[in-house]
Amino acid sequence: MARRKLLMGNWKMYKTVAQARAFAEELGRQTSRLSPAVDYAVCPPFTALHALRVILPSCVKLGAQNVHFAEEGAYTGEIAPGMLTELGVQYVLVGHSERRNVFHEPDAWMRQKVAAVAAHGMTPVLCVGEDLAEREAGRTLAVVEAQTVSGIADVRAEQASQMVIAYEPVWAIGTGRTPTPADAQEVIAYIRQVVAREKGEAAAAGVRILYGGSVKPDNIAGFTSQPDIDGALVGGASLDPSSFVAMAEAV
Ligand code: G2H
Repeated sequence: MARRKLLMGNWKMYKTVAQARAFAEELGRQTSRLSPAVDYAVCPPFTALHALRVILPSCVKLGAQNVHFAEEGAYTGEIAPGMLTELGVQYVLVGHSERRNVFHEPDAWMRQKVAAVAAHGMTPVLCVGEDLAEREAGRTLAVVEAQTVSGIADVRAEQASQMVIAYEPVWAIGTGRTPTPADAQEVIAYIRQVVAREKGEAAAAGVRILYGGSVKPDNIAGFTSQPDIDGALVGGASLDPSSFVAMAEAV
């Protein structure tokens, strides 16, 4: 079965509840421009999840930007998977480079987060990608391979087939610089090969792999028209409803 395209906005630490509501209301006025053949989601700050659950158009699903893998516990500042399902969250970002590099989350956590999200019936979105030094040293494929192998280690093949992986080169995030679509395709095809080797061909055929990093309305189609690129994870350009809709029409 063909993989459905997915456009996902990652709002990072932007938008108050009032601003999130305004986004949802404007998107609600433009839903006729959203194709039923494409999946859509936004990942707001935790504080806006409840408000968006109530007013976001039903064709746009909710995502969270992070999660802890424990069921509950003395983990100040953390959010458990069950707290997200209670709010209607469907997707959860795991291992975004800002979590890895700014907050120094260890690689070893990613597999536990991916497994916990999947066990709770949500879709993990495992983020992988090389930094500039690694790219210049010719280590891109080795880095994404290691992050992918580690990130999916604790999920079963059928869970892997349902998950999402986002290839986000660190040097492209928020910089306006991007790889060429052909370069992104090459890396993403390689990630799919790694999933096939680790979890089997059915998992590799099912897993959706997105490109992320400085995606905008005028460059998204170049990426999503590639055979292995199943959509985009978008930061800055997803904050404005008109820009989100423009990308929805181009994805
Ligand atoms: C990469 C991306 C969203 P931006 O972090 O995940 O952000 O599109 O702003 O580069």
